[in-house]
Amino acid sequence: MKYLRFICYIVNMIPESHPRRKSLLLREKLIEGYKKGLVCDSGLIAQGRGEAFDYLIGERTQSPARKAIRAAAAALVLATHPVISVNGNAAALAAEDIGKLAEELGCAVEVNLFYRTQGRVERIAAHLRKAGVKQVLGVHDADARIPELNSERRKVSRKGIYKADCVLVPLEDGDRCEALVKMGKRTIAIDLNPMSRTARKAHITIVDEFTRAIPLLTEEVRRLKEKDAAYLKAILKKYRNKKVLEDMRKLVYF
Ligand code: PTJ
Repeated sequence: MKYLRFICYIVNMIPESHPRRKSLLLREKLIEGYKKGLVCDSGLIAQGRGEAFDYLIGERTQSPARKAIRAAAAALVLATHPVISVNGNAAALAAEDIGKLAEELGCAVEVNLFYRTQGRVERIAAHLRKAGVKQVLGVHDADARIPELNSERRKVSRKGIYKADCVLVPLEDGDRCEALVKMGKRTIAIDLNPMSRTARKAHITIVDEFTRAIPLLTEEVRRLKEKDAAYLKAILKKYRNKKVLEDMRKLVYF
């Protein structure tokens, strides 16, 4: 309660008219997640890096990102076994919206951490469940391993990421993204840095701020669920990730 009052105090300190209010409020969400033990120390630094790129792209969803969102939705709807991978930052920023996307897709959410500790995995899982996520994997069932990956991110659930044919990986590290691609999984990244290894290795890269991208992706999934497989495959056939990244990079190099 005391902490909630403190958050309200901070939120009120940022004037409604502040041009970067949304970004500053997101920062507060991350700090709140950090204090609750969901976000790791490096997660705060990662958010700062993201903020810098977001600033350069005008803090709004640009048209190349919209193309990527459409392709990502098509890929997720077409998938037999899609999974949403969630780390500390993603859970702190948008647990409810992750739940809505999972609901729309009828898929599981798997906790997968770079700085994995069992305590943090359990706290994140509880936070996701409280926000409405129905199927949370990766807590006591991370018994399979991603081949050729040495980080803690290699620990995955046999029923989740290991079996998935399509994985959504927000705020990822490049190594695992590459390893998932090597395993033959269609990999979708959400990463504000269009030059990162993750962005370049993924099949589809949404260069947008995570909390902006997720509701747009959910909306697109809802629309595309009405379409047949041929329509969805045509979207994917036309999609060029390299071109999307190039167009996003042009926006960053102002
Ligand atoms: O919770 P853990 O233990 O799995 O650790 C998570 C972090 C984020 C610390 C870990 O995955 C990490 O070190 O990530 P990196 O290598 O710093 O990469 C994070 C990437 O996400 C960077 O390219 C940022 O630009 C980008 N990013 C940061 N915040 C956002 C973002 N992209 C979209 N939306 C954001 N809010």
